[in-house]
Amino acid sequence: MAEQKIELDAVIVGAGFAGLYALYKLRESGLSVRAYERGADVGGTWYWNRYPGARCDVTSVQYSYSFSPELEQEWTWTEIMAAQPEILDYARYVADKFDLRRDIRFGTTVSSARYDESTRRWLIRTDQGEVLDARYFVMATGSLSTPNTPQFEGIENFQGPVYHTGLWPEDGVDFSGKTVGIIGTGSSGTQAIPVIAEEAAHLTVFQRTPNYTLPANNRPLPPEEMAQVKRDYADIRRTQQEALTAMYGFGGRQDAPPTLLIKETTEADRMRALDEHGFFAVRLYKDVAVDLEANEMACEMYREMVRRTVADPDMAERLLPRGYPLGCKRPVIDTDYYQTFNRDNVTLVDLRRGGINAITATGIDTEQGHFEFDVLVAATGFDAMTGSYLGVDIVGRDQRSLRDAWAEGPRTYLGLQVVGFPNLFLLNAPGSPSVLTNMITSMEFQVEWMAECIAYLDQNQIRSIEAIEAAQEAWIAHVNDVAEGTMHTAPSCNSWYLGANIPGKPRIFMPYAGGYPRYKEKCREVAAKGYEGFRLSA
Ligand code: NA7
Repeated sequence: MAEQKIELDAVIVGAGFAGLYALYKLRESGLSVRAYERGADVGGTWYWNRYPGARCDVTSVQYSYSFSPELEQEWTWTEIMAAQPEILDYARYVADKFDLRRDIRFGTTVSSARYDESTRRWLIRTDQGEVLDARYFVMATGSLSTPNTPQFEGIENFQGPVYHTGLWPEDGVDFSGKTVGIIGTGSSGTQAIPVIAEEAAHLTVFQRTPNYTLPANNRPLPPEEMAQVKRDYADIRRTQQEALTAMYGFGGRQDAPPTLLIKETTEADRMRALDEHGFFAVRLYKDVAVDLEANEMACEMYREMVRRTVADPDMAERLLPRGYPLGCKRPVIDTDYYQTFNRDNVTLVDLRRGGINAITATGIDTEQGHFEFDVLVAATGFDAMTGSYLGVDIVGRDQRSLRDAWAEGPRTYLGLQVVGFPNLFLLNAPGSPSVLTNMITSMEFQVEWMAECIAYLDQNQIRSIEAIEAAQEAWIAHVNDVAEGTMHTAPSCNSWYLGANIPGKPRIFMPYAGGYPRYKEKCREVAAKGYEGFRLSA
């Protein structure tokens, strides 16, 4: 029996913020489109990451869609940086307002996609047995959506529940009266630790690499301030469009750009700066971002501030980040992180003093002894930036798989397309500004660029678009050039930007560090030149 195929103009994978906007935009262009989402609802990252304390690290007024002034006027944020439930509500509101759900299939995983050179269309299969035949295939699967749980020896022996922060149960977890162990002190761990410590009987934190984290300065957003925001939205969006990171400020602060040189300060100057600005003193100096010696001076200020915050000197010592620069990893912002280590129901295991041997039935065995607890939380991060793309078995021209094409690391042209994969569009992928910027704003630009590109192809009876090898090579070289000399690629830096958190993953700096305005300019120039660097076939 012939397979029942559903013919569509475009198939989108993912109904997070990128998938929702891609669906809206392509539908608006008159295309028949469907989005597939493995979760039971919209929201993507904000659907899965329900761990206690989960919160955006960009102000909500900026971390929100800008395409609809009506939406901006209707939606009211209640905090400077919204917590996960409010962001998820916002995604749901957007889906309902624009009637997006009717074109989304929930609880469905796209398992494979094959490019058919004879028809120049994609044949896409889902785990529910659907077969889709589409001209365009859009991967809106997110940068941090493939959770990573390291293969700890003995993990299967643990008798209690194990939760990954990125796969948190919908009904939440009740920690009251429980003893809890948590592995990981990245953004997720740093947000979850203070909240779990408040609720649990006892919390043991297993820390491999202490992070640099700055206070979030979150607070409620009073109605009068939100009303002013609504009047100012046009200006706010204009400022974002001009900003290197598609946003201004850092967390809840709006400091002026740094002007001082730390290397010209005295010890007394630096101590006074700490008195006045606390942890944010490290952001006063412009040489910290470009000079490793200057950076280490700022790191030492940071450590001094930890010592001032944590009462027990040995506890403070164990919390101090060392051996890699500030600005190497994605900035972490926190609410009362260091203060949490002054509580008497919190134990810190600094794995630098002796690592994990195995997980046992009742806890974790380390070289420093055995630690017992009832519940284990893995705040161990993600197979970032490539995991979600490679999770789908994508096969392009000449039977070549994306897994094969990216075996030595991800390769894209403008972060939007890959040589050998015609009519496949990637959103927020390696080679795009994505995680170095406000994801929603830079994704909106990509979606609009893609929609314009597809309209151009249709108007000109072009049936396929594919990146050209030389253009892709030149883009990769440029992506590498702009990352060089930044703290992100310092030899002592290991981060998920570099794939360093996943054993065996090629060490490549994946996002585009040249800034959002420069990226837009390049993409617009490519389009204006008739999609320069792409092969268009009628
Ligand atoms: P991250 O930032 O990758 O943090 C993961 C944490 O888990 C980090 O502290 C890791 O230590 C730790 N980890 C990972 N594997 C192990 C093993 N095997 N043993 C001990 N500790 C381990 O993920 P997050 O979820 O916190 O944040 C991801 C992004 O989400 C974040 O940047 C924001 O953009 C939002 P390591 O540093 O590797 O030594």
